[in-house]
Amino acid sequence: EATPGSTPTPGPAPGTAGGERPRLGIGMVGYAFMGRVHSQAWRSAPAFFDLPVRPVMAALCGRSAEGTARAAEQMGWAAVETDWRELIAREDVDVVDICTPGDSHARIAIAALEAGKHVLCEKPLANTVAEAEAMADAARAAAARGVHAMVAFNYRRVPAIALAARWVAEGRLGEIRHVRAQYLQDWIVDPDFPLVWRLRRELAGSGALGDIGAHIIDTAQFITGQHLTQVSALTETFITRRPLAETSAGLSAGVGGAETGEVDVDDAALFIGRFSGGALASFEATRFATGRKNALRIEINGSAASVAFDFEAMNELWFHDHALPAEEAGFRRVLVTEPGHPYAGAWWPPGHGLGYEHTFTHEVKDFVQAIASGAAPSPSFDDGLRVQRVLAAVERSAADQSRLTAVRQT
Ligand code: SOE
Repeated sequence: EATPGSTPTPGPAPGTAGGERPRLGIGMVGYAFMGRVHSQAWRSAPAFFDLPVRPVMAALCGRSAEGTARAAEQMGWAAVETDWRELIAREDVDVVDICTPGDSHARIAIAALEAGKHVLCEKPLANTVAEAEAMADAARAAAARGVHAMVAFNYRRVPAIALAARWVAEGRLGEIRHVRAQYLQDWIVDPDFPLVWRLRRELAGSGALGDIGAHIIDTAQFITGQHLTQVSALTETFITRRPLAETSAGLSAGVGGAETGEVDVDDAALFIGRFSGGALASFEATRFATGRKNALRIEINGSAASVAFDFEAMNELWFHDHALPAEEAGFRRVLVTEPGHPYAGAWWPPGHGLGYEHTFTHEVKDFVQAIASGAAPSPSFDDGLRVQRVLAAVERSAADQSRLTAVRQT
């Protein structure tokens, strides 16, 4: 059995004649939307990437024994636990993958790291800066013992986004002047949509801000290689009471009861900001953009070129080269499916395209490679903490509306 942090020892490969690659036991907590997509990633990563170790889906953990057993059977997990402490203690688990709501991230991640297990944790890293700090401290201490932690900002692993980051790092955009980022969804426009966990501060920490705003903050910081130093924000809760949810999974909800509860998180968050390299930025995260389903959009304007991306057309990156004569210049579409593009070569022939789930496969693959090589995985818990600090600053700014200037019409 592999000792976490050390090089795992080879184990038998069920169903294969091999067993030549060391085994890496995965234990996952949570099996709703994120659990399902992570399961798919653990299954597909070794099939499409030549990994130095062999991830084994050892055990799935959830509170309901029946529900967890059904999910484990459906998604390919070998065993079931109903207490995450038991999952962490299992000898056949080397990696703990946390797919639960934010209120339990800190507890599970810190315990797992202290037990010498590598941790992959869903975003946002935590519900508060204090929790995120404790997690980042635990991750730094664990790293000194060869135990790794990564926060699951999956959109970094969209080939087009990774390509944009590569071009910025190569200097092709010149000096970055503007970052324009939006994350637009519309799944809670209906006032009868129930109060699912993503709409409850106690469980989710915040609303659209932490759930999807965190993604565009991380994506913008990742592509530019810079961080936000200042923000000024507006948030709004358009629908302040909703039917209490009886069940919820993913973005679909079960039946809402007649009883209602207060929505104590933001429905939408808008903010402007300044980046460490001097760029001015605007961010918009909303669940009320009717017609927009999962539009993570980002445009970056540099002195030499610009890039633009929309997740709803995730295989495309738009590029404007400002050095071209004005008569020829303009945004052109790059189809990011060539073997030379990040991640794309592992999949289908050019033009055959990838989807949402591939970003998680790439994430898992990068994490496994980091664990096997001993390199620090990215984004680290420190990166997650940096995003958490931006979220907190946005909330502080939105709570202090004294600096909002009234428009004088007369
Ligand atoms: C729900 O808003 C959600 O599933 C987010 O939680 C995910 O992080 C994002 O990828 C899609 O939308």
